[in-house]
Amino acid sequence: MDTPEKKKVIFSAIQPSGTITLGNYLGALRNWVKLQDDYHCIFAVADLHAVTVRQEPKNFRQNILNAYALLLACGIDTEKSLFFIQSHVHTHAELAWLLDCYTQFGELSRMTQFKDKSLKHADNVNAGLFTYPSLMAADILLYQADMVPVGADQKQHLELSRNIAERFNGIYGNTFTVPDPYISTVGARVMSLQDPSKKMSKSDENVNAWVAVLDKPDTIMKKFKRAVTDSEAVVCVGEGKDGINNLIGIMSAVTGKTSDEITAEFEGKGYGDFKTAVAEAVIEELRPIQERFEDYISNKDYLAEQYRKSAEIALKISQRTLDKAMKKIGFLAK
Ligand code: ATP
Ligand code: LTN
Repeated sequence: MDTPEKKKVIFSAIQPSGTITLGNYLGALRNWVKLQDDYHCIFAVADLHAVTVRQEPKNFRQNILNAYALLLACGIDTEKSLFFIQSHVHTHAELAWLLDCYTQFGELSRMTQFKDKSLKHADNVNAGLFTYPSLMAADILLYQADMVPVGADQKQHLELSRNIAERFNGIYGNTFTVPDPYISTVGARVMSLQDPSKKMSKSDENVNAWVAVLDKPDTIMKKFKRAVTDSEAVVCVGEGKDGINNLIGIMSAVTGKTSDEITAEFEGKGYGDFKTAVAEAVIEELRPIQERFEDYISNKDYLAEQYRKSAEIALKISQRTLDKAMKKIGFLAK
């Protein structure tokens, strides 16, 4: 008898370090939702990672819960996937410590995110910011994940996770699955509305640079109307037209139209009309998510039930891997 093919395991996480943006949605979350039918998906709100940058306690608590509710509203389904809050599963911090001892100072020093964030938060270059990648490796390796969907910015960290896993396996024999990056074919890279040479980032201090998934329709309209463009006033993809290229990319991601179709549709029209149309399309895409978010966030008991249920299962799975790794290292069993 044929055994049914075992579904591959996918792990990914998002930091609750601010308001989730249109970039996070189009570049990551929307794709996670689609993966749930074909893979055994495990998703987390990476709150332990977020404290590498100082968080204001009240905002932080709210951001964690908002991130959880928003991901459910985007379509993460706890009937199909595990979806928990990282700090609720204690094995993450425990394996991270062990992996710290198998990660070299030199390797961590080469991480571009560490270099960027050290410059940005020069008054708080803490040890957690430095060892951030070994916590990320722990997240992934605990579930023996086969694949990790990440954007370009996280590729270097994933490469390091692979190196840590291979090093550990090399010393102690096969312990961890070595994870591959999952490259999505449809993931859009959304750029800042104020400086389209930079990616749209939720930690950008200029609020006009990003659109939050939960921004009100008139705020979304205002932000798109203010978007930086060029002086050519022709809606088409081109060199030196980063702002318009970005808006066309967003329009295409949201409506499913190709850039040629969009160019044809806006022939002879100015940037003002185009910006309004992009904003309207984004508002329509986000409207049902915002409505579902309002339902979830007003039902704290339901949210708690969901994240507790997933955390309990995640603990069982991850404890097995942690025990295995500790036994191999030589820790005395309890
Ligand atoms: P921060 O500003 O706090 O570094 P961020 O907005 O860059 O955060 P992350 O939490 O680092 O977002 O990323 C979550 C996921 O969203 C990752 O998979 C990342 O690749 C993806 N992502 C982030 N920004 C964009 C973007 N502008 N376009 C497409 N995908 C993005
Ligand atoms: N560092 C990631 C978030 C993250 C993650 C992970 C992604 C934490 N742990 C494990 C993939 C796998 C970020 O900032 N996007």
